[in-house]
Amino acid sequence: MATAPHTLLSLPEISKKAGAWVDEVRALTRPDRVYWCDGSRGEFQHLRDTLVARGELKPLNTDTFPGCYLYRSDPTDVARVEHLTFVCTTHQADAGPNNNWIAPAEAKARMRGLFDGCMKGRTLYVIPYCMGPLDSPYSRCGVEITDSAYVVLSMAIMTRIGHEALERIARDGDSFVKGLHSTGDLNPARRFIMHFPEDLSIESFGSGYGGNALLGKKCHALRIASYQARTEGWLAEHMLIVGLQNPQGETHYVAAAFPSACGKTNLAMLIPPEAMPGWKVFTVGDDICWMHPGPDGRLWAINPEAGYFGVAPGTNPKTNRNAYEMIRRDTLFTNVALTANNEPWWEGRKDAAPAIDWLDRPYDPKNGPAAHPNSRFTVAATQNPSYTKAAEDPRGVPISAIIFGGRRRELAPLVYEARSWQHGVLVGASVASETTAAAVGEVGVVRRDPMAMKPFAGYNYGDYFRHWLQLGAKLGRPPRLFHVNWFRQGAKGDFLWPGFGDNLRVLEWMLKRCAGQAGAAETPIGYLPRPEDLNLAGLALDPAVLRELTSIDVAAWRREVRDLRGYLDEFGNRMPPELLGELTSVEQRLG
Ligand code: OXD
Ligand code: MN
Repeated sequence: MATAPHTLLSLPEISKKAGAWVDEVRALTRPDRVYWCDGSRGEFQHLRDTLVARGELKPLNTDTFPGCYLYRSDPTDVARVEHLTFVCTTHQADAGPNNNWIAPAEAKARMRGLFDGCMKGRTLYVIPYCMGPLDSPYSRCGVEITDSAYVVLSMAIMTRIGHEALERIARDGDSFVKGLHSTGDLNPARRFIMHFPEDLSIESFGSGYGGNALLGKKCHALRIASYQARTEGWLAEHMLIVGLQNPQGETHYVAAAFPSACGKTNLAMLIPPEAMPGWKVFTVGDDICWMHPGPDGRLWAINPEAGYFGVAPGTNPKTNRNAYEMIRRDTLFTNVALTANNEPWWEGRKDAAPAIDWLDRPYDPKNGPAAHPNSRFTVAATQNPSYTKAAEDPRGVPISAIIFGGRRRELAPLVYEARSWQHGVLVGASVASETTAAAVGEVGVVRRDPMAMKPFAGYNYGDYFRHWLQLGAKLGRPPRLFHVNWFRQGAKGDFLWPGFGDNLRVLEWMLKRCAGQAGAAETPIGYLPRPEDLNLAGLALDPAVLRELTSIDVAAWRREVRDLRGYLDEFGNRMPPELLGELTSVEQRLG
């Protein structure tokens, strides 16, 4: 057998461009040593054991949670920091009112000051990574430099790292995203997450938290990729991808955009209710979706990630049995609590009790939740019982429907379908949701979050909507677009819809709509199922509740569209007139 040309080369030699950049960063940050990650199992184990020896990782109960570890972050560093996250384009208008902005030269100067000498006494890790299957034309690569071994371990789970990724980087002509990260001194006053989409680079300082520090994820696969996708004619979205096999054996894939901590992971791993025998659900992805127009006029999607960084609280056999099972081994937990027998514990895990809270104190309910509300699990996708090999298909999977949704106590009905792609873009643009603990700030406040991309669109939302419109217009067989709200509440604050596995009933209606096999009522905001259009077998839902879930309050919707117009007007002349025209049509239909 011939020797592969690269097996004889050292890692820095495989990509001279990566080697040169590492030299430059080494000169600036002055680490004690440089370590190139090869992505091997041995490397992972060695790093993990080193962190255990340093007391930074705690092994959990080896009988009940084998291969599981607890990491406690700095208590001031537990979530994404949107107010410290910037998109640094040459012109402020290109970042748009939806992003914080600083001129690139000023941002780079500020970051240079922070990175100067920041790795003294530390190891500089170089992580070549590939977002997406190694052999997919849709995948894109990056190199993250970090001084955090926890980041290396997490990136090894969440992406495809090491030797093979670097070989692909060299094959692709070295067009990789450069991500520089240091935990710095974790001082929130010296914390910034800067994006430079025009030169495909990211600089993140002062945080070790996943969304701020695992640069392949939000920074690359959403902010930088969305910018790149617009230039290249594809979409990088904050969406899960799930395959649904009906009792006739046909599988359709849908993608769904919900804001952070609004149930993407649960929907991606849904377990069909007993009343729906013969249905099977396959997870392709739970957070990020890259979609390309295919030669057949459909949209084809890949999941750029290889693992899940999921919210632990609320996970139990009823809400997400697949997730509950998959995190019982080989999982990295962050900021969860512990039981007396050293198992991880979080609110909503009903089968045990907390003994030690996430801050390592004996548990006392007076101190608040035992696990941090944004405590997480990091786990390989292949551990998910509903994992499908389709997630590795270099061609991706064809998307039949795209779903938008948010967490809204009132107003938005259980589900509605857009009248057309153009109307659907307005439906996506109208997403609003109550804020969650995934980002620092007040929780439970309704905010506008178009396509669930408010924290992640790497450019002006006006241009983003235009891109959606133009891309859809070119598709011969575009997916149908829907909006859902699993979170409607009654007067007493009780959820009106059971959610979780029963959401499959709503998905079934959508797939039937795609096949022209389900009815609906036409309303001013789109098509809503009539109660008889939904499969409600085995579900004892009060008819009045069902009516509330499948109807609209016209007066409240009039107020909503007025508010939406005010929001969209913020984007001025970047806003595509066609979309404002769609809004006018909704207004006219509402009368
Ligand atoms: C996430 C988020 O971690 O959206 O996925 O915050
Ligand atoms: Mn997310």
